[in-house]
Amino acid sequence: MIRTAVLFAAVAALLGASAAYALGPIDLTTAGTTYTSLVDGTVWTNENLIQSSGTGVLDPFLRYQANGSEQGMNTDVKNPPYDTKASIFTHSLTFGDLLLVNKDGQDYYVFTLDINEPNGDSAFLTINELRIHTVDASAGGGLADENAVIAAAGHVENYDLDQTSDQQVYMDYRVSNTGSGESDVDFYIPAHFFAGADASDFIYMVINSGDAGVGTGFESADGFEEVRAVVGPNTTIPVPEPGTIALFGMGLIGLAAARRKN
Ligand SMILES: [Ca+2]
Ligand SMILES: [Ca+2]
Ligand SMILES: [Ca+2]
Ligand SMILES: [Ca+2]
Repeated sequence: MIRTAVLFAAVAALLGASAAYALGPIDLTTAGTTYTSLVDGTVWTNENLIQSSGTGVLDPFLRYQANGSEQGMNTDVKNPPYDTKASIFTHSLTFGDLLLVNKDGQDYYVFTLDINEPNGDSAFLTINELRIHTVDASAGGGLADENAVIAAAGHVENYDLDQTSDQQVYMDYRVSNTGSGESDVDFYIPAHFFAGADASDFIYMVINSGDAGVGTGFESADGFEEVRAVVGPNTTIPVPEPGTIALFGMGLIGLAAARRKN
């Protein structure tokens, strides 16, 4: 952790006035924003969004909704946990379903989030927590909750938004589109987080949104949120270009990875 802190301090010094941005929330409340996390290399974007219309490459697999804060987990269980909505659009997913996407020489698995919030002051929404687990095929796709997932055969926690430090994502329903059914934010998770996963493994995503403490309007309201996976194999999708700070962040990750090997 000390080494990480030293690295971040070095980055902050080099970035000067941009230091607060570099270490702050993943703020997608302005249209045309692509942000690569300095912490874990995940790319978050609200531009060139992947939409389900016409392409048919998106598989909706998780709907969740509650007023205030809300949490969902995809599963085939009849009465899903938390604020997950039972629907044909909430279901199990296998690792083999996901499409590997190459962007600028990096491999990613890609998901998209369609949020549904009111227009006006309540249009904002957060992602507070995001965890992705895999379990062995023998554990099945109908586990009851995250504790059951963690206890299941072959469990691996592949990705945690807050693994290294507490990250938050800020979104605004109004910036990307005005419609239900249209994506608002795409996120590209580096493929290395899934190293060793088998195609038959089940993927469980746990996502939590709506932190009222962030500011007025960031709590959840109105309709459900829906997560979709980019599934293969035959498609082309638009790929956003990362900004300068984002590229620098990737260098930092490479440096951190190199240090871990020492
Ligand atoms: Ca939407
Ligand atoms: Ca809101
Ligand atoms: Ca967080
Ligand atoms: Ca909502």
